Amino acid sequence: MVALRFLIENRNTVCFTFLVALVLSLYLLVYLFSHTPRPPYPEELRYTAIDESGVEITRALPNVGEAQKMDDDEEIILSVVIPSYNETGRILLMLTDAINFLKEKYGSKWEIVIVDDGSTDNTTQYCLKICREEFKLDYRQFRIIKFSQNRGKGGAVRQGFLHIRGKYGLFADADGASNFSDVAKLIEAVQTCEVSSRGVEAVKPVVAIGSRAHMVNTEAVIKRSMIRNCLMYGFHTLVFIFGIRTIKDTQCGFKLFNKPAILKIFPYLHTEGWIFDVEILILAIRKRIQIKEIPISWHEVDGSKMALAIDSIKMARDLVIIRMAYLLGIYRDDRKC
Ligand SMILES: Nc1nc2c(ncn2[C@@H]2O[C@H](COP(=O)(O)OP(=O)(O)OP(=O)(O)O)[C@@H](O)[C@H]2O)c(=O)[nH]1
Ligand SMILES: [Mg+2]
Repeated sequence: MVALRFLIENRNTVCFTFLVALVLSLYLLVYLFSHTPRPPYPEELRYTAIDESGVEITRALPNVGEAQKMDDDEEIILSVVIPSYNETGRILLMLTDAINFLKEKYGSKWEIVIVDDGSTDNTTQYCLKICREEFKLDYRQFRIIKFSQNRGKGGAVRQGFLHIRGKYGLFADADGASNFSDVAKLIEAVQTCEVSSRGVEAVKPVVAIGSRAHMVNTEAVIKRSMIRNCLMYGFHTLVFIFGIRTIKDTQCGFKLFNKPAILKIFPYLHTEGWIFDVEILILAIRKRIQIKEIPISWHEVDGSKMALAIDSIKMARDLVIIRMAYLLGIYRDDRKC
């Protein structure tokens, strides 16, 4: 009775205290679940490749801001980052498709950077072997960064993008679910938007993302399991609620960035798990970077690394955390992480 009277008499103070406690608990909760990429181990700042005489070498990685050119002064137009986790079974087809296209289109002005994310199936050794025997490529075109511990797809893509040399950077899944030649469409889309009225010195940052939104009612999606499609719709709804309203397909593993966009996005990326695509888009939107969504071809490939139930829960949680962390100032888009 006394307590009730106290509450009624001091209701303004009580409400205020309750509100402060709520905000503090929310802040604490988001802070606890928020993410900072772990600093790379020294060996993760080196790449492994094959030299001109076929010998395996390890060298320091260049940094994206510094390295504009190849060692022999030839400019790299396109760098392709392939996050790879236990991909010995799938990567050969993808690489064959990519390398054939790159050779024909860009001669030698391209590079592939595979980021082996702590695989346990010898992905690195397998890739070095096919690089030497099948593709006959040396360190100028083909590099591997090997993580000693798994970080997640976002961590792998981030590390790759911080050390590429190309004018444009693409990340592409190792399963070859997209047609690699569609990269030409993405580059064209970026090139039409990046020209600044202030001349070549001031190229505008632009991102072009592959999109499967046009395929929602096609065989490729319908053939997927019902649970998978339900989770997909649930995820789209959550992405919509939590702020990305203009992009239909946030998750496609085929995204292209020009160098100014790479420098404005990747050093600031916190998320190392599957949901990193959404943080990339949030950063691009916050920094007013133009995003072009381009329909691409795509087909289902067996051997997905996603654990449907557990990864979906983690993605939903991380999506909420990213949004709240930016809202509460725990993540900042002007502070490199
Ligand atoms: N770096 C890293 N990459 C991963 C990890 N798991 C998967 N990948 C890579 O992420 C890419 C996409 O993985 P998939 O298993 O095809 O998953 P997905 O394309 O999102 O989903 P599906 O539509 O089921 O294929 C591949 O290149 C994988 O090797 C991981 O833990 N770390
Ligand atoms: Mg896939």
